[in-house]
Amino acid sequence: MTQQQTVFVTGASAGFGDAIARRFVAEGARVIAVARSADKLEKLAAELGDAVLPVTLDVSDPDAVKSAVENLPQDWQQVDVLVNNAGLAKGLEPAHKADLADWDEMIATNVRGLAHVTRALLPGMVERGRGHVINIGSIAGTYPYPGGNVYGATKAFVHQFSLNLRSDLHGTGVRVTNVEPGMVGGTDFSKVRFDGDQDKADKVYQGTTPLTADDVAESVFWAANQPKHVNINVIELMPVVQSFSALQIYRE
Ligand code: 8X3
Repeated sequence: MTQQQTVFVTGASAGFGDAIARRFVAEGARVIAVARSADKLEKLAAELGDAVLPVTLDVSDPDAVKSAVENLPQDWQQVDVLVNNAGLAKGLEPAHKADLADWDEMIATNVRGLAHVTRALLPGMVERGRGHVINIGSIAGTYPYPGGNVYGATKAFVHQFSLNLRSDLHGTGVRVTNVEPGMVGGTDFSKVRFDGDQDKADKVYQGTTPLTADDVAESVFWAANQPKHVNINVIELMPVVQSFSALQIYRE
C-alpha cells in the first residue's frame, strides 16, 4: 500500500466484514465499519482504535444510506475502497414453500442495499479518478442448487451488476471486483439462514474443512492491492471439499 487507504466495509460487525476490516487495518488502512449493531461495532472500534470509524446503518434503508454517506466526517469522505459485504441468506425451502418475508429481506439487503451504497459512494470516486468497488457475491449466483432460489438470484444480480459497473466506469479509473466464495465456516451465515437453529447450521460444515472468513478477506485485500492498472473482475473460491455435481434427473 503506497498511501493510507480509506476502506468502507458494510456488514463489518461479524463474519467476512469483521475479517475484512481487520485485514485492512493490519496493513495500515483505516476502515469505515458499517453495521446495524452499534454495540458490536463499538467493540471492533475499541479493539482497533482510531483506524476504525464505526457507522451504525441498515443498508436496506435507502434514506439512511444517503444520509450516512453525506454525513461522513470531512476527513473520512474520500473512500478508496468500498467493500459491499452486507448480505444474508434466509431459508432453504423450495420456492413454492418459501417465506415471502425472507425473500423480501434478502432482496432489500443483497440487492437494493448494495446498489444504494454503491450509488452513494461512486460519484466521489469518479470525481477523484480513483476508487474500487469490491462486491461480495457467491458461487450461488452462478451455480443453482435446491433452495437457493432468491438467495442465488440476488448473488446473480451482484455478479452482473459488478460487470455492468465496469462498463459504466470505463475510463474513470475506478475498479470493480466481485468476490464469489463457496462454503465458508465459522460465521453466522448458516445460523441466519436457518433462523437461529445452531444444530442445523453446524451440520452444514460437519466433517468438512470449509473456507474461513480470513480466506475471503485475503481475496478482497489482494484484489484491492494490485497495481493500479490491474482490475480483477471476478474471484471465485471454494474449499477443496466442495465441487460440482451432476444435474438432477427426476425419474417417473
Ligand atoms: C454462500 C455459499 O455454497 O452456501 O454464499 O451457497 S453457499
